[in-house]
Amino acid sequence: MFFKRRKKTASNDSKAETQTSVESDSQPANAQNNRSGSIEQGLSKTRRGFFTKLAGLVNVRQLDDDAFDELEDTLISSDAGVDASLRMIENLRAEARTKKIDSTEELLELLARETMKIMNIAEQPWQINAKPYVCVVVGVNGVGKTTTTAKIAAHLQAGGSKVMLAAADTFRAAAVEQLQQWGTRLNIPVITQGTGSDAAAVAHDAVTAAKARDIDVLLIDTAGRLHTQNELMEQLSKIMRVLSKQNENYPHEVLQVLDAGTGQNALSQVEHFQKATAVSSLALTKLDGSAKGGVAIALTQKFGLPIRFIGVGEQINDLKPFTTRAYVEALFGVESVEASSPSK
Ligand SMILES: Nc1nc2c(ncn2[C@@H]2O[C@H](COP(=O)(O)OP(=O)(O)OP(=O)(O)O)[C@@H](O)[C@H]2O)c(=O)[nH]1
Ligand SMILES: [Mg+2]
Repeated sequence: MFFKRRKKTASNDSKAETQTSVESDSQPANAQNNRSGSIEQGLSKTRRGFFTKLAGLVNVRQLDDDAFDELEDTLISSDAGVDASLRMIENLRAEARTKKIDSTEELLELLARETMKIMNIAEQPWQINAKPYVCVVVGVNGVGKTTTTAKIAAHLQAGGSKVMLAAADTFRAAAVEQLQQWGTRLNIPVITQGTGSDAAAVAHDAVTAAKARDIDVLLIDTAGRLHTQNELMEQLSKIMRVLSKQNENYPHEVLQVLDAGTGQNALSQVEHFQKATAVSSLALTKLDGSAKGGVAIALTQKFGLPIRFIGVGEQINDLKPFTTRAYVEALFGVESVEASSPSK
């Protein structure tokens, strides 16, 4: 596969660009037409930042050593991370030795291809191959856990799954209510206990209820916590212990939600949570309000975890299954072309 720059200019991010299909085939029908919350749109701030910096770089002069250094800085400052940026630039330098790169278009196409190489691993099919399939949603405060849990529930429900929610954020009454409201709106059962009750007990009871009610997927929302809050991190480990006592395969998924706006901070958040629990996948939220969408590259280079979803708005349909191709296309404003000759 290789990439072609879209005909529209970078500064014109709206209509024509969003017409390129970026939706995953697995997208629920009711989310298909939500253009305002597309991956394209969600990454528009990141893309604009990127372009502004790149445009001045290549058009004016040849890609010499200084320009490559600048390009490296640009990638790093776009939150792609040091390791991924160095890797990409190294490959581009090698390419430039044999081939003249003399337009922004060409550079973007090549960068898109390099990004694709790194990001391929982030797209993995979410195999919901157990019943009930138990997924615990974790993350620091305010990243979008509860909203994302509800959005995922709606997505799975639209795909025909029987879903149940568990409110294991037992610290705040408002947190339980927030999930209950989503449950009512989506007509999905929500397992709760009183505020202050044991989060692990909620998770335990939810599994029992899910089994009794023939539920396909149980999504357990948890409280936001920082790695410095030892007691809360221990509580998370306890939830996992209690679940795995019920069945050694529980939880099947520990999905960490990250706010894209935190940029490189997201990397240390994953590191900290991995110490308390086996994070198995990621969801990246609030891309719509952030110019730091490049952080997905840094995350993938460092952890190689699947990115299940990206959040591109506050509405229930503003959650998109992650596909590497759509991400790369949206980030660079390119479109992919299946090549008959193999690309590197
Ligand atoms: N723009 C935008 N807002 C989002 C997105 N995802 C979540 N939000 C908003 O972020 C705010 C916090 O979301 P919550 O789901 O309550 O976050 P949380 O991680 O559960 O928060 P705590 O439980 O307090 O730790 C809400 O106002 C959401 O509507 C997104 O993808 N885009
Ligand atoms: Mg919450």
